Amino acid sequence: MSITTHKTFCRFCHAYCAIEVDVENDQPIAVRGDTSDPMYGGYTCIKGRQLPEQFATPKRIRETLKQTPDGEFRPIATEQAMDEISEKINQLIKDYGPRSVATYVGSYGYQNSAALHVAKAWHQSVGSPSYYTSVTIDQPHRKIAQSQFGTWGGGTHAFTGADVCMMIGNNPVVSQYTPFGGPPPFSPYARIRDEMKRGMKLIVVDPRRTEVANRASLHLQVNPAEDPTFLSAVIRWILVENLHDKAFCEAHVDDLAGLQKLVEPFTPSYAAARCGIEEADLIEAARLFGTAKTGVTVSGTGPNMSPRAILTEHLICCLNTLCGRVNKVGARVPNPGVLQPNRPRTADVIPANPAYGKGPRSRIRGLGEIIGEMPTATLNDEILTPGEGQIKALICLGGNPVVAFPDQDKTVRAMKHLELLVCVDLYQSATAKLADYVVAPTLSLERDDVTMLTDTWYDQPYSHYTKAILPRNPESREEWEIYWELSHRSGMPLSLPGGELDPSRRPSKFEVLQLLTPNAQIPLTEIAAVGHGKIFESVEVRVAPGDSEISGRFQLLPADIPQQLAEVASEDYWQSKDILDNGKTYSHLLISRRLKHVFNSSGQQLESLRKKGTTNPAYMHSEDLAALGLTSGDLIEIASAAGTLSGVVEAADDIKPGVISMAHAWGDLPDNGGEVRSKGASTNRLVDDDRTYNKITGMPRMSAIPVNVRAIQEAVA
Ligand SMILES: Nc1nc2c(c(=O)[nH]1)N[C@H]1C(S)=C(S)[C@@H](COP(=O)(O)OP(=O)(O)OC[C@H]3O[C@@H](n4cnc5c(=O)[nH]c(N)nc54)[C@H](O)[C@@H]3O)O[C@H]1N2
Ligand SMILES: Nc1nc2c(c(=O)[nH]1)N[C@H]1C(S)=C(S)[C@@H](COP(=O)(O)OP(=O)(O)OC[C@H]3O[C@@H](n4cnc5c(=O)[nH]c(N)nc54)[C@H](O)[C@@H]3O)O[C@H]1N2
Ligand code: SF4
Ligand SMILES: [Mo]
Repeated sequence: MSITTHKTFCRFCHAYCAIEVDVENDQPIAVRGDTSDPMYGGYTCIKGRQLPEQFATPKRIRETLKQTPDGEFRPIATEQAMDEISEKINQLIKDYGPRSVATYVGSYGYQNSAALHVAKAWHQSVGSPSYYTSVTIDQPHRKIAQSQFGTWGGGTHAFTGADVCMMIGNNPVVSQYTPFGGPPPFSPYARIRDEMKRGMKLIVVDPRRTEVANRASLHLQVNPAEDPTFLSAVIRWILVENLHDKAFCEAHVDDLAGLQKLVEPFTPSYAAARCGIEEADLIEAARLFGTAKTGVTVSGTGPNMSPRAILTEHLICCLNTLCGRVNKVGARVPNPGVLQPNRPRTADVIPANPAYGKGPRSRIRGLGEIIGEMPTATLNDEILTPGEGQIKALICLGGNPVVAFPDQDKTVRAMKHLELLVCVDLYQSATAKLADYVVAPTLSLERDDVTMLTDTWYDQPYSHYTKAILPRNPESREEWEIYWELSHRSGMPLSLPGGELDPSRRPSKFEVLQLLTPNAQIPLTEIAAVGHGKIFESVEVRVAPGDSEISGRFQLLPADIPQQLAEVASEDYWQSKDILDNGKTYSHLLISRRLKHVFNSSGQQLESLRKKGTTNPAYMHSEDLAALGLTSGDLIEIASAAGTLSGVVEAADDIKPGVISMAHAWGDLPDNGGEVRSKGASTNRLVDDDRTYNKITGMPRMSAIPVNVRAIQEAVA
């Protein structure tokens, strides 16, 4: 058979790089960046280039599996499996109410452009609030902070074209991810290089000299979890030197004097000592940021996994706002979104409207819905806690709770406790091993998709609709189709923004996506007709004058922010001395990170990527290793107040002494432990979600975890 070449986009991660794929005998045999694409320009990474192996590997699940009572997984016809799953779910809803059936959308649920919305529509149709996603164990604090702060109708400054960008605990060169305001997550290195050539100053605040810090104008190697201290000091200094936008603040900001008073204790000398940085560097960062005309401060998973994440995100809102970093009247909004409806952008404040404290309540720790979802940090306890509303069934769409959820042992107990666990997974993952059914997913190149998730992440109005370029295995199902199958069997239609999904006839993906984007600025038919990615120049939106009648004001001191700031100012802090946690002392803080060659737990299965490493090393400074008598490759036990894990230590002098940098989502079921060199270990063994957790999102301390380290001869869990 001949080789054909197709344009499409990669869905190994959320960067959605435009690629060309050579196909022979219905198998992808080579992947290249599409150099003609106007947004990506041919960029790919090592993961995306391994799609041929991902499609060919014998490890891949190609038919639906059912676990038998003896613990074996046997193939089952998918229609039969869906009949059984549907019957069980209907029975549970009848016996225990709709709340007993839950969904968790993990990272590969997000990679299917229809999954999130159709899953949510099913939950709405049956009346089950038990809808969870990985977002609430990721960076939910940003949206929470923005929601109680207020937002600017005209949007904030973008990375492209800014004079300064300050990145706090994110590393887009590896993660290809930043929230709006950071470099668009595609070809991040080239983006940063081009902007810096133009004159942008880049400030990086990270306990590790990361790949992005290596390119920065200024790197502040802060102690973990001190972001509120650092940001308070920067704000204080900007106010001291009068670098803020006074006219903008007067017109739109409340409580400036109150904030100024609360940040007063954070003098440069105090904050620099506390953060473990030079006073002069802190002042330079404040000046670089404050004196620029345009700029953005953004954050990532580092501070969001650390304590006081909402305070950190709030202070970032304050810093950007005090410096007036918003689009003013007449400015062009770089990308209002191609698939989004056109809505007016005005130069005024959309008043604060907290994205918590309303909607359904969790039964756990007094928490409730946040940003329209139930908090994933409570899901295990919702499964394990008896009583009305207990979760009995979980559909897990492309997620791997056993290695990704806080508190691994509790997660395993919870997954085992379920009456029904359905995983839609490409592999027999740590979680899928505990499932009743593992449904074979229709993989990326076998399905249509559109760049829905990234629609507003681009810095220009870009969109890409791809058709499936490989035939689909009839036994496989797309993530959204699980819910259509349920609706088909119960006869209950699913309601999408553009209308209902008919339960009697299997819709095409295109039809579903059309119902999800009824008022797109460019109709889906037009985007699909292009056949590759395109910048839609006609999508042009400018900021209109605001309406002072309805305009709100930014809230510099909402909710418990004053109390938290006062607490930070008065508390004892870590100074590379012993760290106290729950009455015991610890020597190091373990922080999270990403590795270039895997995407959370995905990629660890592929031989080509395993050449880059088969474990998640515990990276430590060589001085720390020497002090402990360790060398690279040694086995260590890492112990926190919550649990222990075995790790393989590796010297890395880009880490601040006293800090251990280790990726999450490695390892297997704990009773399959002892294989840390070939499988890694889950850092969530060190996390306990009952003791210290965010009062709104429930997220426990998942970075900056106090730990002790000792050499061991043989690995355990
Ligand atoms: N301690 C600590 N914990 C963390 C974090 C941290 O930094 N530190 N980070 C948190 C964050 S940000 C996140 S997003 C979560 C991630 O949490 P999850 O999304 O739950 O974890 P992943 O490992 O990404 O799970 C992806 C699953 O999808 C499967 N898969 C791969 N390809 C496909 C496909 O094409 N289709 C389908 N259906 N499945 C596929 C994989 O085999 C894997 O089992 O973890 C969180 N947990
Ligand atoms: N290659 C690859 N790409 C990925 C992933 C992957 O596993 N591999 N995962 C994807 C996922 S799920 C997500 S959410 C995104 C995340 O994308 P990013 O947020 O960019 O994630 P990281 O690369 O882990 O960067 C977090 C940084 O925070 C620093 N840090 C840790 N604790 C603290 C702290 O207390 N304060 C400060 N200031 N810094 C701290 C760490 O040293 C690290 O450099 O990446 C995505 N992209
Ligand atoms: S960054 Fe890599 S994995 Fe992510 S979409 Fe691009 S090529 Fe695929
Ligand atoms: Mo994430």
